[in-house]
Amino acid sequence: DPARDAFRPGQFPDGFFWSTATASYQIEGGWNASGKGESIWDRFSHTPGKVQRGDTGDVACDSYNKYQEDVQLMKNLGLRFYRFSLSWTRIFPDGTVAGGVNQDGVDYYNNVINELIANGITPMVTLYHWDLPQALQDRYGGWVSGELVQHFDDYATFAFQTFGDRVKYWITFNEPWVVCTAGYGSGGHAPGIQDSGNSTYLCGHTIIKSHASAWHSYDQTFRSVQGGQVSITLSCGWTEPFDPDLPADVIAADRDLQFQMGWFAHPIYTSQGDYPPAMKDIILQKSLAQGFQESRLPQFTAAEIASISGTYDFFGLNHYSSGIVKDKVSTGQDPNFWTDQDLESTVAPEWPQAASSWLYSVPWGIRRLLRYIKQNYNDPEIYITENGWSEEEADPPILEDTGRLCFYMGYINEVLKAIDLDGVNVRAYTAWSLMDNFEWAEGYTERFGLHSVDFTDPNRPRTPKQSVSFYKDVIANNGFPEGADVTTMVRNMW
Ligand code: GBH
Repeated sequence: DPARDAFRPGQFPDGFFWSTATASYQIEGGWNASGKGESIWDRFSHTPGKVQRGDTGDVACDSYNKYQEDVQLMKNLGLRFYRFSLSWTRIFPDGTVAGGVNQDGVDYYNNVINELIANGITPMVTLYHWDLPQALQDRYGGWVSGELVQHFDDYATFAFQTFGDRVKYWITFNEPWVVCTAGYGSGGHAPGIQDSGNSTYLCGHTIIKSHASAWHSYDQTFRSVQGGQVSITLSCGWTEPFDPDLPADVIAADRDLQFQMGWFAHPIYTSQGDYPPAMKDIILQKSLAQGFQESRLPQFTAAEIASISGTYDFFGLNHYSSGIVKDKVSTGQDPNFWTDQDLESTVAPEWPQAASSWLYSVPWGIRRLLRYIKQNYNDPEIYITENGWSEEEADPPILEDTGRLCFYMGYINEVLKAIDLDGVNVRAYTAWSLMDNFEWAEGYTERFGLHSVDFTDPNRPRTPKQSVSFYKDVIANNGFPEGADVTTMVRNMW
């Protein structure tokens, strides 16, 4: 068998997808260029006090003008895939088809897609990476309203119709957990709603239905002609129990995964469908104890459960960090997504920390999470759609990004173990991000890029960091160079 003969340790399966990712609001700029409508992130970043230092995405990396240069960065890396998102309001300024399409926005994405394909790079397109049309927020209250299901489906259908002859990989939503806990819970992200015990769950409910509706539109109308795939991307950190011998902690660690990932994965990826039993039970119990007549977690009808279950073609996973949890019963009377979970989180003192407060390097966490997904969600094809590391903004910028290089080396090595030793069906790995960009409420103070971007220069020049040559080597070798002892390399570098 020639394929078997060609195999050597350290290599990924043939045809493995190596990619990098970005998102519209984080890189494009051109926030009000040629007919683009206002999004909730335009409004939020223009509101004093919401984003560090008052940073905005008004110009960001200026990819609205510099996309051709971006594609050359990818080409230099040897990338065959690129994940980016569409700005809904660049296409439909008020979020609705009735409000009219902005042809300039359509032209822009046609240009980006065509430029990628001309350079041998396969586009993977996210429809919603957090920049909701402000008009839909104003009119309906945003994702808490079921009215958004049809509007999202209309937008998705237009995108399939317009770009689907060339785009074969679609992601409906990026990280609904973040959208609903930060956008409609803590208020730390746009639209800044603080209502953690109720709106957070309503938001999740609408997003799950919107995802399923768009998946069915593709399945019924476009799949047979276009032959592409549609799924969702969920974020999840790995969680270990504080005391592995204490059943309550072991159950608490699983509950943490249910609240992060099962919330969305159970309805979509299991055959029984619906929210995870652990989540339904605990929220009902808390809600009744707080004097509510019914659970604050909304209910799906039996028909909805059936039509949501199975609406996927792969499992999109964003993974960064890990945590350790203890069982901790809360008797708080305030409805709250966090106290609903009855846990207390911590980290191990030896885990290296990034510039982002929530981000620690725990390479083995990705292997355990991948195995968990295989076991709990029907052994899906998993596309890792984000994984990455931040350093702080500095003058001069940090180009010797040893921390990122180590992070990638360690995590990629553990992904390989998941494939070779645990039989997990991982098909893609995506580095976040191609370049430094607008890091949401942190503005430009945290840097996730393989390339550094100078945001003080109107030309927004991009400069490769050291990790570019590392990632380029991995891509060229479809894994690690022959004879590389990654475990020792990682240990020596930290
Ligand atoms: C991704 O989300 C985003 O998709 C991307 O746009 C972003 O730039 C990138 O990561 C880097 O942040 O408050 O301690 O509970 C990040 C995943 C998961 C990060 C949840 C923050 C909250 C941790 N996020 N997490 S905590």
